[in-house]
Amino acid sequence: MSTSEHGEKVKLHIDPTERGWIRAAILVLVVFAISVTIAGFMLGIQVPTEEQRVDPRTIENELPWSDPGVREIVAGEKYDVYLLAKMWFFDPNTVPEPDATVEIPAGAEVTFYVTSVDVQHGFKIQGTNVNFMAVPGEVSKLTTVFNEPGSYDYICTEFCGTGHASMYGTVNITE
Ligand SMILES: [Cu+2]
Repeated sequence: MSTSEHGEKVKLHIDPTERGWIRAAILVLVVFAISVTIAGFMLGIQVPTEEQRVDPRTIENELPWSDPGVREIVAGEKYDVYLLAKMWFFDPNTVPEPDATVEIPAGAEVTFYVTSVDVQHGFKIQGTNVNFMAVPGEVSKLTTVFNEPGSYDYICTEFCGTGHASMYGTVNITE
């Protein structure tokens, strides 16, 4: 109900077709809100955060990026992995690196810090929630838990040039 210029109450007329579309639009918003809530709070899907800004021209000379790879934070529980995306490989392309003294056991919480030294790359680990862009100048960060032991492949998901198809690597999770 609303009031006309003469002061009497009139019923707001909405065309039935328009009313239908308004309902549909509201329904879509409600479905989106529910989906986002489920994804964020029940499935644990996180939006990758911009952890830090860096200079892609000098990053390879500065720790921890001058020595990328696994860092054990709490043995058996918490690990950090620093990864550089370059044309056209990941450094390192095996996690833990073949010469690393640490292993990552199933059930441990692993946080990935990934950045690019050149163009825009992507970083996706098959079978996990890790899937984000690796952008020069900023560090992308995401935490995941590998519940099953085994090999998890990661790939570049942004077409980054002729060697794009060779941008892959493996995370090895032990018992
Ligand atoms: Cu790439």
